[in-house]
Amino acid sequence: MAHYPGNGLSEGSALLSDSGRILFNHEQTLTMENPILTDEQIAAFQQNGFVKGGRVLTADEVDELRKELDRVVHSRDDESIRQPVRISVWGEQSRKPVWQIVNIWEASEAFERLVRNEKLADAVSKLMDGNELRVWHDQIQIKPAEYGGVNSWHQDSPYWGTVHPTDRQVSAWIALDEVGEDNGCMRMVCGSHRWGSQIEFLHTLKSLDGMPSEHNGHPLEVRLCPVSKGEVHFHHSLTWHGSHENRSSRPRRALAIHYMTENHVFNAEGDHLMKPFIHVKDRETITGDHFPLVWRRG
Ligand SMILES: O=C(O)CCC(=O)C(=O)O
Repeated sequence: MAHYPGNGLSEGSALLSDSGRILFNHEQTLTMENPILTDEQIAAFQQNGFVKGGRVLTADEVDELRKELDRVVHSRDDESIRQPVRISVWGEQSRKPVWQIVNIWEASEAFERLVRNEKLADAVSKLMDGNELRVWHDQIQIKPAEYGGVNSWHQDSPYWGTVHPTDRQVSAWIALDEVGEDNGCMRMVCGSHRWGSQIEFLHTLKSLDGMPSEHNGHPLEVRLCPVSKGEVHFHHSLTWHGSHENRSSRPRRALAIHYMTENHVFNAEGDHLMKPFIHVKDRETITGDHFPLVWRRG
């Protein structure tokens, strides 16, 4: 059984200038009323296929979700309580594991509140065409401190075979730790959401640092995407992305929520972990209890 990393974090809440003045205070920042997405950020998303948004969670909410995450992991064999759809560990043989939990919202009321968060869903609705938003599924990825592994270059849509069309889903990725270059932040390729499925090419890349400077006439620009604790980062389902190892002494925990609209229908020929939970007919809009409706145009 894989070792599960505890919280183990000690985060200073403030930085002091030489004169002792507080330059930055987590608690103050976390309680400020920042919009999740401005018009400039929406334009940047359309241009690049990803953008960092604003704050979604307060420090207390992050703490609650971290405790819930610990609880769900430690009670994963308890059949008497609600469980996520899957808890698995990738790369354990290489001693560079990444823990993955799918649909933690089904096992935890605190996470269910987050996936149903109206402000967040309202922001996502600005990045998608549609009158309704549903959660396709959610996904926790934990990279343990010191030895958390890599998530290789990929696009999301090619792995979501049961959903059609394949070129217009959006994910909100919410950091439960300060996520930076040292502990395995994501990296994304600017504009790659406009180049269709390139998953076979991405599978040929042997390392995260192996991105060439050009592909099919497109110059390739890779950007690192650090995200602060409680903030959200958005990406399109065709954007090329991956994340490197956690070499720091801090864990790296995050939740991705993958959304769809009423225009997303079931493709019965395709395959996905969530397929057994889809009870509509081929080519019908994906609906049902496992795909909660989180936003409707007012
Ligand atoms: O958390 C990560 O490192 C990657 C997550 C991811 O691939 C996704 O949200 O689509």
